[in-house]
Amino acid sequence: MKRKALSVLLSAAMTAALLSGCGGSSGAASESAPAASEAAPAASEAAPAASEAAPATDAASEAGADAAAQATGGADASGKTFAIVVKSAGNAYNTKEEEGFKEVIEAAGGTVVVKEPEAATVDAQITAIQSLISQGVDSISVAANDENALQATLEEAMAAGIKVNGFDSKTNADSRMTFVNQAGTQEVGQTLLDAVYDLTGGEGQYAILSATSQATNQNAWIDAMKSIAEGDSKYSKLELVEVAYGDDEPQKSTDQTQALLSKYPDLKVICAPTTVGVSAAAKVLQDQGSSVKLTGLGLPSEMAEYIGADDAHSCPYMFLWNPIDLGRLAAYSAIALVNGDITGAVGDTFTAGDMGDYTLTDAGDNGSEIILGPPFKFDPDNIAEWKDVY
Ligand code: RAM
Repeated sequence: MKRKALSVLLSAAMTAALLSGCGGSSGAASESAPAASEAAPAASEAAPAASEAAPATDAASEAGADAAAQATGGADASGKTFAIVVKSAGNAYNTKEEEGFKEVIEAAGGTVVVKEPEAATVDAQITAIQSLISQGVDSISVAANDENALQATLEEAMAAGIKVNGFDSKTNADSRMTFVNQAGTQEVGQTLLDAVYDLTGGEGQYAILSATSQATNQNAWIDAMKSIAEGDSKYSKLELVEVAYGDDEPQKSTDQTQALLSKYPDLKVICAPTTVGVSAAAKVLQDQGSSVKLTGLGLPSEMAEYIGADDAHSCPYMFLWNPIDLGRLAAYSAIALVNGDITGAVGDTFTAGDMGDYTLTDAGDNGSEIILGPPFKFDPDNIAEWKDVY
């Protein structure tokens, strides 16, 4: 299918989703873990649809700017400064989040400050947030490198009147007002575990190659995989041999993949719930012609050459959501906090421009969250359509 035709179809899907109120309700629905494994690939048809407009905003034409302003549905950020603190520099996923965030804030008349710590450490984020407090920004949106260690700094920010909005990787509830979650945590865990089940043939050894050991999002997904596996005898013949940490650094992720291969000769599958880890592992496995198969969370742009059903490819399929949309939704949520449209309480609602209406739901940690939507499956049939999008 040609990109243009796909785009038309996706726009139609998006319109249908919006008309059916999918934007607001998908979050709550995607928390239902048991249904998630069945529904993940099909139910996510609409997920990337909302992002089709995003790459077009790269063309900085006046018409584009007008369209973007229109797409924000009147969200007003004028005169306000919105900071985004990602996990680390040098990760294309983070750049895509920033791209979506900037698109919305700038179209709504606001100013964006981007902070990219050199490595995915909490210390670097504390330094970045302290400088944002001194600068007197109106809002900080942060993808946390540690669940608890940012608390003192973020509480200081909130005490200074700065609206703190988590996204991608959450802090504890005391450190934030709300959290924009890319997908339901249980749903991601279920989806990944089912992929491991499928690729191992239902039994045998698998390993997880994660990001940093403190990353809240990866840890939550891994915990979900473990608890789902423990609670269902269907998975009793799967053996998780190790969770390795590549720290979202390509070289360390490469080294950790090689170590897993030499430590576990009977390994069948590696699952990497990080875009940096999965692309490093994909290259190692494919270059070595390994029989170990890979799945996880990856960017289509980085994974296209590794996705295929035959032995020449290391990754039969993988999952992700749209990181540009995650940035966009984080921007809308930040604007809603700054304008007082939401306070962060469960049940608050806001309109995220052309993404539709969203409701803050219970994140299960005494705080609220806003769920973007279900994860989307990328396989040999659709990877070519998505590799140029994100
Ligand atoms: C990496 C980061 C990010 C995560 C994705 C899936 O890029 O760790 O936080 O959401 O992978």
